[in-house]
Amino acid sequence: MLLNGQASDIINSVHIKTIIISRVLRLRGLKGQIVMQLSPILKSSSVIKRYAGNPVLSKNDMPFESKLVFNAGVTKYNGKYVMVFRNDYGGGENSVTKTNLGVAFSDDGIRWDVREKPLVFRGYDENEIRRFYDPRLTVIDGKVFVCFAVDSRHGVMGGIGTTGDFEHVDIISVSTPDNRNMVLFPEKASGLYVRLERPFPVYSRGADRFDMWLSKSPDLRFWGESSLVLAVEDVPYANNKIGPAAPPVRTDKGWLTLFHAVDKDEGRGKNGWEDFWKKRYCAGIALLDLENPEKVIGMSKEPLIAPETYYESDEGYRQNVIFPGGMILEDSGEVKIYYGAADTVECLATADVTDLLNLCTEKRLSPKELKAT
Ligand code: BMA
Repeated sequence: MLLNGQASDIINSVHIKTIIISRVLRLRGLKGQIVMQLSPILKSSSVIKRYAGNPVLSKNDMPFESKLVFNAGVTKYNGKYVMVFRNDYGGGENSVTKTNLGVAFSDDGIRWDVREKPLVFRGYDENEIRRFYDPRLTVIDGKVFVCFAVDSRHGVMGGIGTTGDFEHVDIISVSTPDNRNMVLFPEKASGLYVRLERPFPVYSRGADRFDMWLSKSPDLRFWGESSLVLAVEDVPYANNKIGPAAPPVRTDKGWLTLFHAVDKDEGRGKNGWEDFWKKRYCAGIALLDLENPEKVIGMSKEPLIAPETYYESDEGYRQNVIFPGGMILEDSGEVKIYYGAADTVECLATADVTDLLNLCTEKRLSPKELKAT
């Protein structure tokens, strides 16, 4: 939970739920097509630069069957950038029926070479588990860990595995349902592994209201000491759910942490392949305490990345989706942010680390102070 001076003004801020009205503006897109402008209008932070050659990876780069390439985890390992991405395929026109996870390597984090074969998971019951998806990568003490979501016959779960060769993933642990979006911190805190996660409480929160939690483990198998980190009502541009995105990055000021934040509007109709898609996913950014990562030091009240370009909001399977899964801090201070766009392609945006920290820590006026100015 938010524990510093920012807490009250974030929690007291006018929540998006109260300002969403069922309205969709129709505008002409770049290619002359009609595009939907969602209300309320959300814009990306001015500190964000999208890579001009986006997407960095799509179905066109695949050596195997592919329709949608997105929601990748990215890390640096043995001098290379490594990406594990979700690849959806199969089905007829505008549908997919299968998922596997592909692997790509890069020297610059921009141009990627895709491995011929997708990852093979080991150590699970094939009758129970239907697919693995939305991978995240964290290197801890030189070892690569893969977090992933699991669809099983008995619910959605989150898991952790390890890989040495990027050909196989050996599963270490899988949660109980319903949990997902797990990401591992690259270092232990007080001798324990730490992960962010997003359980789905079905009872007691009313409609879908899903928050970001943190758990600790001595061995990556047994998880406990769980605590709430950030609740959906703490995020002014979310009214539905939030969840962890990329594994946090250490800075002098704290753990720089991306999350996804969802607003939903029943007035939204068709945008994408499905008859109805009522949600919009933005990327948000927060700073967590280095010693006690369950403590939020600060959080930007605006989205870091909101869907705006044609590949984020006018095309693809589920439009208006920004789903980050990788964040890399370069020695130059540049931060590379990798995100799935519209559940269809994988994209890159960059920002300066100082700008991102300022977004999370700048002094904000409380509603009372604002009135007085
Ligand atoms: C979430 C997950 C993600 C997906 C997102 C937007 O619930 O299924 O894989 O990117 O929805 O569709």
